[in-house]
Amino acid sequence: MVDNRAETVGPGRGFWTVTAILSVLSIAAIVFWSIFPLETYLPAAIVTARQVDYLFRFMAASGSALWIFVAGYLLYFAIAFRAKAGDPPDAIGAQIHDNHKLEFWWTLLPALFVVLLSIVSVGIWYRIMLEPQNGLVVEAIGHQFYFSFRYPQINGEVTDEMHLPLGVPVTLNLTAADVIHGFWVPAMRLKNDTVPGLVTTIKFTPRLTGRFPIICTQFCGVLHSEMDKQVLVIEPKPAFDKWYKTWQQKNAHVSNALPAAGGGAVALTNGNASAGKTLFDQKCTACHKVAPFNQTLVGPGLAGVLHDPSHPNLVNGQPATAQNVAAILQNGYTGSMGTMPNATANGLSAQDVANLVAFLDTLK
Ligand code: HEC
Ligand SMILES: [Cu+2]
Repeated sequence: MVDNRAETVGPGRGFWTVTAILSVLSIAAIVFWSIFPLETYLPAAIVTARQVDYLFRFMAASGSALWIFVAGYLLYFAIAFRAKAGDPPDAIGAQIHDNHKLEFWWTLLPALFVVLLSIVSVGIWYRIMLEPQNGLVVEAIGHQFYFSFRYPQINGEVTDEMHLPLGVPVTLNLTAADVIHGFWVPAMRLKNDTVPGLVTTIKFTPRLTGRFPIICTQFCGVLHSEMDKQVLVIEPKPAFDKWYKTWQQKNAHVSNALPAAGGGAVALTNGNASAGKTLFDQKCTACHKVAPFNQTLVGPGLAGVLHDPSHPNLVNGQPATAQNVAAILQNGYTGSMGTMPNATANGLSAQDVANLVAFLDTLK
C-alpha cells in the first residue's frame, strides 16, 4: 500500500517573499484610500459629510488590505501546494488538525478589528447626532412620486425644490404620505427612510452652495425611478430669504387646515366639460380608463362614476356626488388600489377640478 500523504507541512519556500509583497500592496492600498480625492467626485455639502467620508476611507482601506492578504495567500497556496507531476491520482494534501496558536490569533484579531470598527462608527454617529438642535425646522414628506417640503412660515407645501440657507443648522423631519420612501442626498452622506405615520429626524449644517440631487431609495411603486428629479438647493442666506418670500406669497391663499373628510368646498357650477375632457386626456389617462369601474388600469374605470347604480359609493365610501368626486380630486385618496394623487400633485386648479367633474358627469 502506498502512503499518499505529504510528509511535511510548513509555510513553503516562497511564503516570506509572498508575505513581503502582500504587505507592500496592502500599504499601497491604505495610502491610496487615505489620499483619494473623494470630494472631487462627490462634494461634501454638509459639515458632517467629511466624518462619513473618514469612516468610508477607514473601511475601504482596511477592507482592501485584508482582501489583498486573503486573496494573495489563497493564490499562493493554490500554486505552492498544487499536485506535483509524479503524485498518484488519489493524492490528498496534508491533513492538519488543532493548531491552537493559529486558531487563537485568527479569532482574536478579527474580533479586535470589529470592535475597533464599531468604536469608530459610533464616534462618528455621535458627532452627527450632536449637530445643533435649534436650527431651521423643515419637513420632507415622501409621496408617490415626489417629495414635498414644509417650512415654518410658508403655508401648505413646496413641491418643486428643497431650499436651505448656507451655514444655518437644519432639523429635517421626515415622513411619508402613502408608502415607505427613502430620503437620500448623496452629497450629504445622510439617508433615512420616510415611513407613513412615523416622523424621523436628521440634523445637519450646510457648508457648500450648489444643487444636489435628492433620491428615493425605496422601490415605492411604478414611477419610483421618477423620484430622482428633485434637488436640494443650498444658497447664501439672502438668496434663500428671497426664495422663501416668493413661496410665502405664492402659497398665501393656501390653507394649512386639513381638508374635512368628504368635502372640499369647490364651486362646481361653472365647470366646462370639454375643457375637462382635454385635461382628462392629459392628466388622468395614465391611471384611468373611460370604462366601467371594474376595468382598472392603476385606478378604477371612471365611466359612470357619477351615474352607475351598481357603484353608488366612491372608493372612499362617500356617496357618488359631484361634490364628493371633487373632494377626491382636490385631496387625493389612498385606498386598496393605490394612491389617487391630490390636486397639487396633479397640478389642478379649482377651475380644473370643476371642469373635470363636469366632464365626468357627461360619462354615462
Ligand atoms: C397615479 C395614478 C393616478 C392618476 C394620475 C389619477 N388617478 Fe384617480 N385614482 C387613482 C387610484 C389608484 C384611485 C383609487 C384609489 C383607491 O381607492 O385605492 C383613483 C380614484 C379616483 C376616483 C374615485 C373613483 C371611484 O369610483 O370612487 C376618481 C373620481 C378619480 N380617481 C379621478 C381622477 C382624475 C379626474 C384624474 C386626473 C386629474 C386622476 N384620477 C388621476 C390613481 C390615479
Ligand atoms: Cu419613493
